[in-house]
Amino acid sequence: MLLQGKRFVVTGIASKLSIAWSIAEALHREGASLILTYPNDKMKKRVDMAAAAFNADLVLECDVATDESINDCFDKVREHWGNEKNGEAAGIDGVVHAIGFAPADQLDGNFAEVTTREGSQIAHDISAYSFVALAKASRDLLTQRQGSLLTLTYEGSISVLPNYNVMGMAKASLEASVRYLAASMGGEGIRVNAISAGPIRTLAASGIKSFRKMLDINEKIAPLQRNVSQMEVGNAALFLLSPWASGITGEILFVDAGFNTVAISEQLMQMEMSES
Ligand code: NAD
Ligand code: 0WE
Repeated sequence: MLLQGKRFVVTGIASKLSIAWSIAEALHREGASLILTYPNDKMKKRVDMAAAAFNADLVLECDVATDESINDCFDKVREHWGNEKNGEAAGIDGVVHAIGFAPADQLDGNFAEVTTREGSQIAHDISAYSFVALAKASRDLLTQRQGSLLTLTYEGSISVLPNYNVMGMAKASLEASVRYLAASMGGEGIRVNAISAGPIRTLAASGIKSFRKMLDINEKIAPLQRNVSQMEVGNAALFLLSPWASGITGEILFVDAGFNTVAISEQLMQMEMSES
């Protein structure tokens, strides 16, 4: 077991389909101890289910919209894991940030028409700044074990994808924060990385009208000619959070069946030629 005796805080579990569910599953499979977080009472039950499945030590409230909630949460993590106990070193080995949100009206329609100042502020606050906030709140605990931070991003930060809109801006900001945090915290031995996942049907995706079409087109462009699963992201996360990735920081690792490497696929070319 790769992560026996290691300790992780995992945010972003909303259902069994969540990418964070599969990351927690992979960490648990490799022997890690977990603390799971939820944003509000409505989501607590769902995270309790994950806690039972993965034998989590604690389930804590952490709404990344406020510093108070984040700090209360990490104060409790510190109470649990902040001191040496039975010969186990103090601190944590990693924090997983699997959180993204923009108001639904921002993700439906022409970018310059639907994007608002308020929608943009919410998207950036919840989807990008929150990663920096988690890094600040967990820094001392991560330092104690030379732990790492991991977040989830999407290709919409680099190239235009219909309706991703202001989330593309927020993910570009999030990816820049990965590099600045890596530089800022590298002196303490803390690593900071992101996984850029291909589209996956989760709760966050279920609100998107043309999501089915997105999945279909992805298959026609990606070199592997298929979409990726939550488990494939979970396994890549496990690697980045493990000692095997000790030389990797400030990195964006694509887990997208190769989609980002292709502009026009042979398959799209064939389809276009059979039409004319
Ligand atoms: P999901 O709906 O399962 O997870 C999103 C999570 O964000 C939920 O658990 C929700 O509770 C949490 N969240 C929202 N507001 C919050 C707040 N204020 N405080 C704390 N938590 C809050 O969907 P997912 O697809 O698993 O998303 C996880 C991450 O993966 C997101 O950052 C998303 O952008 C990213 N991602 C998703 C895909 C995809 O296609 N599903 C692709 C690439 C990247
Ligand atoms: O990052 C995401 C999900 C982003 C997201 C989704 C929602 C839906 C419900 C953020 N906020 C909300 N707010 C809601 O009210 N993904 C990478 C998945 C995703 O979302 C898309 C995609 C893909 C892929 C939106 C438009 C186009 C493609």
